[in-house]
Amino acid sequence: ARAASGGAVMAGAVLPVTTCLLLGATGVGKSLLGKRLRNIRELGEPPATLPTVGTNLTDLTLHRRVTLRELGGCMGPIWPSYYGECGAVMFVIDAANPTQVSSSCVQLLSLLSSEQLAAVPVLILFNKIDLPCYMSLVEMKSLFRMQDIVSCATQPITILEISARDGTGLADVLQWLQATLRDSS
Ligand SMILES: Nc1nc2c(ncn2[C@@H]2O[C@H](COP(=O)(O)OP(=O)(O)OP(=O)(O)O)[C@@H](O)[C@H]2O)c(=O)[nH]1
Ligand SMILES: [Mg+2]
Repeated sequence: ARAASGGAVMAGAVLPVTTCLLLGATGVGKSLLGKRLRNIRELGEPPATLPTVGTNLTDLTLHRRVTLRELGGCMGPIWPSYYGECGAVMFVIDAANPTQVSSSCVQLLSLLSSEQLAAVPVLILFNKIDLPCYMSLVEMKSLFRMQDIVSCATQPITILEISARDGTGLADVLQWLQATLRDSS
């Protein structure tokens, strides 16, 4: 389920572009995360974001070119039409929004059970841990029955706590992308 979409000509060689899908419910912080990952060294005040209607592309240059394709939370029903063209998936959950957790869990289970993503590495991100009321990874893991989810999943799963607002954990996200996409084409 991974494919290179296009390529860039650089120094005479064609570098493949790998797509990483950026998914999650409305307002969990996908757009801010995309902006932050482009420039994690100079954070400053968080830039404004608008709800994403449709899809939003962010290019990152790591050891290779990576395109993050955010699909707005309101696009949930058509997420699967993008599953065929990705080398990795980041799934974002708002750790400070308990009322959204169960619907996020359903979305996550549905994407993990998709045949097209059966072998695609997935990074689960608990975002907004800068907020005082956020639920800790320990609480989240038991709410989500994360152990059951991970052990039933066919794909390699990594879990991180982050704040797209203050930058916590973002270097680890880039490191995961780099390591995960190293060998994919
Ligand atoms: N406190 C805090 N706020 C955040 C964080 N990440 C995002 N936000 C805020 O959450 C709101 C929604 O963020 P977006 O990035 O637009 O959310 P989204 O997931 O792209 O939403 P859709 O495009 O509608 O699916 C904005 O006001 C962000 O500034 C975070 O880590 N901490
Ligand atoms: Mg958005």
